[in-house]
Amino acid sequence: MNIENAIKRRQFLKGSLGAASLAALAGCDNLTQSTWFPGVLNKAERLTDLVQRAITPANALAKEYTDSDVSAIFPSNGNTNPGTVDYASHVENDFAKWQVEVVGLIQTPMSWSLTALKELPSRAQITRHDCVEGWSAIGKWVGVPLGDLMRRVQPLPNAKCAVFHCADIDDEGISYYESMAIQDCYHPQTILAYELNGKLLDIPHGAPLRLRFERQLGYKHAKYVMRIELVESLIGIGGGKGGYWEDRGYEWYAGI
Ligand SMILES: Nc1nc2c(c(=O)[nH]1)N[C@H]1C(S)=C(S)[C@@H](COP(=O)(O)O)O[C@H]1N2
Ligand SMILES: [Mo]
Repeated sequence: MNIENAIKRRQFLKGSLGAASLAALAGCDNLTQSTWFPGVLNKAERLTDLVQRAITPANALAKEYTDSDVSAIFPSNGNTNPGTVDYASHVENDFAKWQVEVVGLIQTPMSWSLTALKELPSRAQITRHDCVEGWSAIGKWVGVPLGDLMRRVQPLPNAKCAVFHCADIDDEGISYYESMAIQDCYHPQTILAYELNGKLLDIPHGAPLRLRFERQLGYKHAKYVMRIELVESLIGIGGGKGGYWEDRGYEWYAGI
């Protein structure tokens, strides 16, 4: 589905169900254990999410393309270099000391260097990235399925969401972050990618590690991922709505 259709469908879904988007957000914490459903949305958005998940079931795969479909140019968007002193020193080091840590509501806190991540089984996928700013591009990503990392750290039963903390900050010093429901961490196309189009990720595209969360809009695909935190509720993290752009009004469940 192209971006216009995705937006139209989202408008349709919103229109047909009514978006009480000003309602207070409940956070991840009001879920019962048995439900797969992310609790961060308000009621109308929950309905939208339910309908969207009904149209495209949660485990359905995003369309995958072939090598010949790969876009000649994959634009980069948002922050294209974290520009901090800390990040600059990682760049100088070829990211040899970069670690991605998994913390929070898990049995075994763990962290991986890039070398360690690259030794794990990888997955390659050629998918289309759709940015709400009106562009799309097809790229070939290689990375580690996030589900494999989850199986190693063993989320506790009260872990409802995974929060991705990034290395970049905006002009006001606010950090970029994103989040997803725990069950989406296990989607086979949810990967921590370190390669784009046969090369190590470059800085504009999120070096050394970025999330690919296929079937979701571009802003959900966090770049420069440093830390993954498993939480019960998104309240108290950033502006409390589950992501940098969500805190500025974008939907948390940006399914396409
Ligand atoms: N850390 C971080 N991740 C981010 C962003 C950002 O500014 N910072 N921008 C988002 C947006 S809006 C898009 S469309 C994609 C762009 O990814 P690309 O630069 O590889 O094209 O990254 C997303 N992830
Ligand atoms: Mo975007």
